[in-house]
Amino acid sequence: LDRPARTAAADLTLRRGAARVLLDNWTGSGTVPSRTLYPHQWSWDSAFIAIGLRHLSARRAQRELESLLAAQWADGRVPHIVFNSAVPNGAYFPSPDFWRSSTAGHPAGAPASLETSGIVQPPVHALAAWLVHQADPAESRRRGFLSRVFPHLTAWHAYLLGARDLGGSGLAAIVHPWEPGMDNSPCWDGPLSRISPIDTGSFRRADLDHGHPADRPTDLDYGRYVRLAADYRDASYDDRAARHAFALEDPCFNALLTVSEHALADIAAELGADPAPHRARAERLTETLVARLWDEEAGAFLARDLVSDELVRERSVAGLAPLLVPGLPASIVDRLVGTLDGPGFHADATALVPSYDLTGPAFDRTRYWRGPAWFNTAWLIERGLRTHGRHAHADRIRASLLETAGGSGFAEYVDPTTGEGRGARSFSWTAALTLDLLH
Ligand code: 2M8
Repeated sequence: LDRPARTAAADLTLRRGAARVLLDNWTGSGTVPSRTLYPHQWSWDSAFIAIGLRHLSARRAQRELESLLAAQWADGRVPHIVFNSAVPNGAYFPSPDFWRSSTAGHPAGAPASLETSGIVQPPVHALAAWLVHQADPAESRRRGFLSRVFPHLTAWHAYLLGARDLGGSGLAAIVHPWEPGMDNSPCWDGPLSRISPIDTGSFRRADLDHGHPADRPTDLDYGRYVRLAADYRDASYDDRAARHAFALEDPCFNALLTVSEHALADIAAELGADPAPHRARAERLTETLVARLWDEEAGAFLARDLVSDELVRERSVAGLAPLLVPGLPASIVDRLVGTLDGPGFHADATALVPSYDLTGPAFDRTRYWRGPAWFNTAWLIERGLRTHGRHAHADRIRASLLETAGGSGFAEYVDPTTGEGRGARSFSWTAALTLDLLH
């Protein structure tokens, strides 16, 4: 990791490359994660993309978030995919005819004029909105950006802390492995083993048209993903009526909710509203996160399975992401930093953090969220380290992120044992977060 400092020329080339990816992946109102593998708008991708896009065009970054929030349902949920009607049905699975959002006539109140999925992704949006505002406050005020997005963001958090507080603890629950954004993490293996898969012959996986089977979830995983999504759809996406055979409290999802609640406090103050309720909620979330999900022995936060009411004893990058939370007890910060530096998460080939414990039984260096290192989680950990004053450590992650992003053609993820790119290339959040760290 002792590499020479970057030159201004290398930074310029990297900045141009990253900007090119974002320009190419822009559709006119939002950005696709990848032109090949993910040809629609994804929820947490858009938040990360806006965080980078703000350095190119604050206006475009605002539109990225606005177009996503325009697809919000009446119950407050922000869907994990907003479909582009110009893209053929077979280009991505599951497509709108599977989710049936606009026609279901269900109580959750999906928009009638566009097609979306019915599940959610981690709430990075209020944080993104606040960062986008800060990039150009004059332009943001001129367009009334924050006052327009604020009601959407508060309704979104109210949904998560209301209908989605399935454990009654004050944390939000995920009800599908696609919701935490880390689809096939070994953390879900146990809870998923209870779900009977739908026959894989009954659908066609479009992801395998572009992705290598060794880098993607298995057919068995997909059979279970489709079963869970179909059951939720058939319960009209009604969280009270649905049985939720899969329900967990995920540490990364809830850490992002906490940080976003702090961002809502900042946004409220900027708008002349009272920040105190948001600040108080963020503090309550921090305490609950620690009380429910911190595990001293693991040196990490763990997901809680709400069906068995037990912690899932698998360490993943999701359990390190709460480093982002500003009010975390100092002893926990020290322990998390120790875990990051230990054999489970310190890889020699790259300072990017592996998605799953390098020494864990399910570690797989190429298969998606079962080991590969991702750029969005590296960005979160980098930011978390700075939040707690660990700048030298954050500098190492930053340097590695910049080098690996450019060297891999803005790969979706990398093999943590070699630093080699895997998955899609010209991947939007990789480019966006590169731009953010260059500023
Ligand atoms: C991946 O998830 C989608 C389903 O939402 C897929 O595998 O088709 C995940 O990496 C997720 O975190 C990400 O938001 C999405 C689009 O980049 O792809």
